[in-house]
Amino acid sequence: MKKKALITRLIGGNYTIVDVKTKKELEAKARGGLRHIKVDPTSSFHRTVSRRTKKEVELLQISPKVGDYCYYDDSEDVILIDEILPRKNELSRPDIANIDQLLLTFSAVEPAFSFHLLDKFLISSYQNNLTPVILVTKIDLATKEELNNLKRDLKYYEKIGIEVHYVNSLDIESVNEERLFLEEKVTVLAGQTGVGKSTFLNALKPSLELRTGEISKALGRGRHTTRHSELYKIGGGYIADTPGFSKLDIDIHLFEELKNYYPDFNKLSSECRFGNSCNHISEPKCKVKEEVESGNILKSRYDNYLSFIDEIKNKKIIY
Ligand SMILES: Nc1nc2c(ncn2[C@@H]2O[C@H](COP(=O)(O)OP(=O)(O)OP(=O)(O)O)[C@@H](O)[C@H]2O)c(=O)[nH]1
Ligand SMILES: [Mg+2]
Ligand SMILES: [Zn+2]
Repeated sequence: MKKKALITRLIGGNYTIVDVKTKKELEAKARGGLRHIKVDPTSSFHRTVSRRTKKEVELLQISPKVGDYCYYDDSEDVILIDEILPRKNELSRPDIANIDQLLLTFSAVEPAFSFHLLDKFLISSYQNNLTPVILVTKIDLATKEELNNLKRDLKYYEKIGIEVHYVNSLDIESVNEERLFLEEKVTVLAGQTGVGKSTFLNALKPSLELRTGEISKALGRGRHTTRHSELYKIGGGYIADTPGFSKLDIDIHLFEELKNYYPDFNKLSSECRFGNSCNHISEPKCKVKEEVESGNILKSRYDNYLSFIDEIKNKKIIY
């Protein structure tokens, strides 16, 4: 009988898997044949290679990654991962599959909250078919006014259906009050270095003892200690830390595509004069621009949209 497991850790070719029925943790290796798996064009694996030829698709190399559900064989000494189940989504940095939510982590201050980075993260979330959730840390370090202003602007994101959570990770109780949204889900933390991702995880699960706070001013960047991908069990769910990064490229080559990753703009386009072909830039009778002017769309979100349009256009000139 086939046994099913979730891959929770990968270090140098060694996998840790958790049997979905017995919940037992096991060490496993990937069976060699997995490297040249025959891909069914209807499977989710097909998506990433859609531009390749048919032959290449059939010989696609697939390695199991953290977050994959797999079938394994434990009839011999070494447990072998036999088959990977189709992925609903995946990221390559960090290398994790089947993510339920991407936890976009920002500190209220130190470093200052960046709406520019938030809007960029949201594009990336929607492009990768991930559900974004916003986590604001270090609320204890912000003044009342700073926090109120932040909450006022983030209300816009709540209005368009994105959950927002506020924590002081140095106060475990404040974190525990906010942990419910992690239940029964696979969550991946993302955010700039120093915003407090590892500290938040340590507050959720002190036994993790993840390294934190080692931001070297001399080097100008944090020491990235998270080198492997791992899912940590948090209640009924799993969560993965990632090393911080400050640069995120928009993987879009035609500026006309950008609007597709703005669900809040998209749903208004039927009211734009040019309908779905409106890019909400300088077209006449654009509902999005009207909503920005009347304050129903957050001004910074629209300004960031225009700056991303420029970013995409400028890249094109370089090619
Ligand atoms: N006052 C306060 N300090 C915090 C909070 N969260 C994190 N910190 C501090 O912020 C610093 C950076 O936290 P880390 O958890 O290492 O940040 P990180 O996001 O994991 O950074 P990288 O691993 O480099 O990506 C540490 O000194 C933490 O103690 C918070 O909610 N309140
Ligand atoms: Mg960290
Ligand atoms: Zn428009």
